[in-house]
Amino acid sequence: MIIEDKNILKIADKVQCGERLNKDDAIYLLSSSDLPSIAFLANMVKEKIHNKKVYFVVNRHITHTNICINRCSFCAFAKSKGDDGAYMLSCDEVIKKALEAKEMNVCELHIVGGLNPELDLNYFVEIIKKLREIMPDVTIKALTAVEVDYLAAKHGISVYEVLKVLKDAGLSYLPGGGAEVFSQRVRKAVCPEKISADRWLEVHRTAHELGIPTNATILYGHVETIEERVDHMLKLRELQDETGGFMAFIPLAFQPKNTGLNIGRDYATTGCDDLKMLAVSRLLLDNFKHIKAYWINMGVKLVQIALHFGVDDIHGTVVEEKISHAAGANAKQALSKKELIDLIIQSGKLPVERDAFYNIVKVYN
Ligand code: V47
Repeated sequence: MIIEDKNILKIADKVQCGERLNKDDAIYLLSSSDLPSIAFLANMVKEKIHNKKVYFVVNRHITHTNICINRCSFCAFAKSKGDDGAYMLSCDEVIKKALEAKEMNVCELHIVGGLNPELDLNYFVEIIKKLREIMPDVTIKALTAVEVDYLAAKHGISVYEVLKVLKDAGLSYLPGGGAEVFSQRVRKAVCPEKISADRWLEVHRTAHELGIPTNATILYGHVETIEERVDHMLKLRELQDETGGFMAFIPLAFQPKNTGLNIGRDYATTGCDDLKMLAVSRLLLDNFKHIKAYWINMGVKLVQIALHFGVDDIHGTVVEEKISHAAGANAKQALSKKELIDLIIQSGKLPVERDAFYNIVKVYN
């Protein structure tokens, strides 16, 4: 591989020596259009850790309510109580959806929703306990940091106590949603009611202390600058240095339709932007083992290319997705296990079915 750009060459030297990239390096890469060089570096780092392996999980998303008091302008999914289409699933309805997934041998349930004043900690404890009983081998990955904070405030208890109760009931993993962009400027513009960046990080720190692994996300491609994206990733890197509790980083490409956020275009991020976000996160987040491409937001075809840009995980079967589809994502609702395997093979990589904690279930070679 011949890298002509002198600045990227310097970064390549650092990558090769295992030296940490800094803020300026990441800003330079995200601003560059030298995609082949960026792909080469990110793929090299990915292959050192994972060889040709690309992970996927047989999972199901359940979105228990779209009623949310935060009403962030980037979100087309949230409704207020009484709005057309506003819904809240009962515990039994959540269990019913989970049972459908049992038939497809689901390994992980991903359960998140809005901040609905009618739901309290008991609702989640009841669901989690029931799920533990009827599907003891399935990992329950549920509630974003935003929901955990909301429950703590509602009950007047600490985040630690909320997480302890949920963990004792059978919660094993927190998803990475609700992080958006940590910059105060961006939060003020797009999600002024949402918990602060520090609070989001505190919830994840507390989960890690309790031995609950978590994921992290960034919602990019709206009003944030490249510098703000990099600052966001650096905050995550710092917390990961401290706790080691993050499993995967997932850059989420903003879908603009039906949202209250006018970004001057009605299409989502560009393919180049998506690929650079993934590659640069692989290079900058040297303490994150897994970089996940979310096919719901990026589309299957671009995910295949992303497997050459440092990605080692393509999430899972999903089954039913509401948040991104409300905002115009045009991916399917579900991919079968065979479709996930085929898309990985066609990219020249090795499909590995995993459990929620990245233990290998089966290698498809
Ligand atoms: O928290 C909201 C984002 C997130 C839009 O942890 C939007 O494994 C795009 O967090 N366009 C939910 N995104 C999704 C999420 C996730 C997905 C897959 C895997 C994991 C994981 C986590 O979606 C929300 C918010 O940040 N979101 N609105 C939108 N218009």
